Amino acid sequence: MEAYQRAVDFDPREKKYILVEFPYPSGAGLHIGIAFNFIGVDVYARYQRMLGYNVLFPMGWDAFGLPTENYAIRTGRKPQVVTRENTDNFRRQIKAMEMSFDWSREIDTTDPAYYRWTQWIFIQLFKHGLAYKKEMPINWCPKDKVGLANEEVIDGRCERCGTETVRRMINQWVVRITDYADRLIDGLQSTQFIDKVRAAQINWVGRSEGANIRFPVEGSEDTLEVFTTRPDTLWGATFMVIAPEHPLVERQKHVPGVVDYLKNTLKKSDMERAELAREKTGVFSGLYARNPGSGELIPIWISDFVLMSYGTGAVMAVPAHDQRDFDFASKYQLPIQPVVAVPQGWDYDSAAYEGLEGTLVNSALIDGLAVKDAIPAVVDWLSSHGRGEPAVSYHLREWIFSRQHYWGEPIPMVECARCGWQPVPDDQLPVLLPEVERYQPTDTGESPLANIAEWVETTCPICGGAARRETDTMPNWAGSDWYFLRYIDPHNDRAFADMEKMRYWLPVDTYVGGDEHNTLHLLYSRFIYQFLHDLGYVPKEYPEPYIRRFSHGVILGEDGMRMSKSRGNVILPDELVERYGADASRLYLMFMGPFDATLAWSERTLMGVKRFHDRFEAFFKTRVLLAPVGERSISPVVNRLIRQVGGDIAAFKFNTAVAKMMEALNTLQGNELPLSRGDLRCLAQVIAPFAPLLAQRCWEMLGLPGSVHASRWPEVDEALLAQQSVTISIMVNGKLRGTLEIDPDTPQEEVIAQARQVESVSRFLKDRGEKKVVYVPNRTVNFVVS
Ligand code: ANZ
Ligand code: ZN
Repeated sequence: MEAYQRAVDFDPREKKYILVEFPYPSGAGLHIGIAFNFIGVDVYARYQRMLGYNVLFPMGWDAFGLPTENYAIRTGRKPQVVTRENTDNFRRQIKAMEMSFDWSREIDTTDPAYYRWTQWIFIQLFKHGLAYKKEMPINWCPKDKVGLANEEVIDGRCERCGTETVRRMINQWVVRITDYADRLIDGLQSTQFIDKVRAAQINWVGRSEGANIRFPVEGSEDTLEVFTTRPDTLWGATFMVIAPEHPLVERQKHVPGVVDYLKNTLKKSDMERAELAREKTGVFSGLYARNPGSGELIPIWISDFVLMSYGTGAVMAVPAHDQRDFDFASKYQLPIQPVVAVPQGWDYDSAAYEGLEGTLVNSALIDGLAVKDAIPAVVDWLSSHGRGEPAVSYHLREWIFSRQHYWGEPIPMVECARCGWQPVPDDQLPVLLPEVERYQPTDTGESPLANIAEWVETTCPICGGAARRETDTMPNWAGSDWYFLRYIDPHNDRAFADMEKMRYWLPVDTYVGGDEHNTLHLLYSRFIYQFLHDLGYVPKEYPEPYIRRFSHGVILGEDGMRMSKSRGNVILPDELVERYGADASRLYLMFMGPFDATLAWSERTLMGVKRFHDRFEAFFKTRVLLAPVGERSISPVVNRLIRQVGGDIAAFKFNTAVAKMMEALNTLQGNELPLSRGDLRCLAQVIAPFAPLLAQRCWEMLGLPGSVHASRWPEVDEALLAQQSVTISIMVNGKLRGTLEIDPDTPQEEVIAQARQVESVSRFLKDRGEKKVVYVPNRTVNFVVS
């Protein structure tokens, strides 16, 4: 590792913490898509170092998980050994692509010195009432007799044997992330996530405002409470629907059809049940309720489109204005009563009318009100009659934290008959994952750890009596939800990280990863951070862990399809580097297209980029041989390039940066323009983040000492660029109204924006409709107005 790669704690330079999601070290080796992602962030990190920042750019392994476990099951090899081989291979591949990670901070989630703290964090959750045991469903394969992770269930069937899975209730650890629902939304304000990421977080939490309304159940003392976001539609509620798991159902099993219906529905997952397009099914419960608005008696149905896990597990059905209720009413011929004025010509053939912008009708005291005013009016009225109140529901669910698998962190808890569940004392952490003979879950659904009596049987930390260890392990998310904290202080054995070091390095300035992690991983890690923040274990002054978040694109095969072995379109980083070298490979990957786009491999473009790489070096050699003089840069082409490439890297526009280097090389070569030693030095520096080895060779050709990567990014010579600037004539309807000095090749939008601001011009644009703008590059802007 080169010295410049090392991040220096407490260094007086300003810090930049640049984080890229750590990979799962699979047996297949580094995927070219991950390499693409890492290289982009590496270019950015290298640039930030050259700007003079003290950059923390670390790497590690998210190495617990199913693929390794399944491999162990198939081959009888130890997951520990397989993981070691895989991480060694990944590290070698990453180094071969010249990525400038600080390897002194490498972490591995399966290292006991690491997962000791993953366990410690779980214990804090337990101690603060956020982790507890609860009956929760798992996916169960009746043939293999194993619990399956969600990702092992494909279209409702076991991935291994194809048998239809069922849901089975077992006692599992769950974490009350729901306590942080509002914080997870509100906290976004202090971040600068791009809109797509912000929306992913907000939607996942799914905060809904509305009201709870109580309906008296006819012939009993019971009330049926519903959650609704449309209390204004109360008068249109013509029936009610309760979830099959609703407590009222238990007493109605004598009603014809109820028991049969329950049998059919209970194995479906919530996700399937919530699907909008799915055919609705249901059964009448035998009960009626009184609508507190209209006073009418309405039937209570049972249907699995209502989830027990949301709101109150019951809805007031308003078929005129809700599509699911409409589908249900159509099927079972239940009445449809519009209560928001329906537009002319709307007929209730196939669709409900949402009517959020409408006016209430047939609704007694709220008739004539707009929906937005009717909502608070009804809620006030209900509150004053003790029939309801404002309520908020969240789609966010509790986080199921138990896995019945081997290759994960043991959950550090023991159960004592007398003292209940107790955490393993801190000084006994980590609870090491013991070696087992076989890695498959037991046929009771417990993890294979349950078979090791001498491990399971232990003593209670409180009373010293006999106790049993928890045999479930943690989900994959557990090791990755706090890893960015460990990089700050990876060898600390007294705390997960030193507070002063965290104060120096946090928050993460830029976090880059996959789209698929914009929801859960990001949410879990923000939650754990906020939780540690509440406990005072992370710096008070930083309420959120990440400032910016970007996601990278996807690389497809040459045929435009997802890379896969069976299609034979897989590109292996090893072969790429072997054929073209690390630098040309990097340049090509960055040139392929926008960093967040979906990009198809192109061997032709790759060859073109390789030629550029070789031409650059040849050009450099020739010019060095001409013995240029002067340490100052004198070339406007070079100066413009410094500005453009720097700006592009800062904006993650790596493809246009490479394109500009290509253009600049063409210009310099074509015009035989004079270059100083200073110009050549700048050229080496500008290409350095992309092609580190080539840049260093150029640096050495110039006889410069040390590493180009430790040098400072060159300053732009503004005076030189000003000499080169061009004057643009600004016209309004063809009449000259002003002029503007610009850098040649300033982007069109920028020129037009600046031209609009010129005072002598803006007078003529004010209050006049702009019809079009014509731009002749580097010459004129003409505004056509009415
Ligand atoms: C009456 C109504 C009338 C509704 C209307 C909507 C439109 P979000 O936005 O997702 O929060 N709902 C409530 N609890 C439910 C459950 N456990 N399972 C399935 N659906 C449930 O959705 C809130 C709406 O979803 C609620 O408002 C309720 O239907 C339904 F014109 O109540 B509404
Ligand atoms: Zn005890």
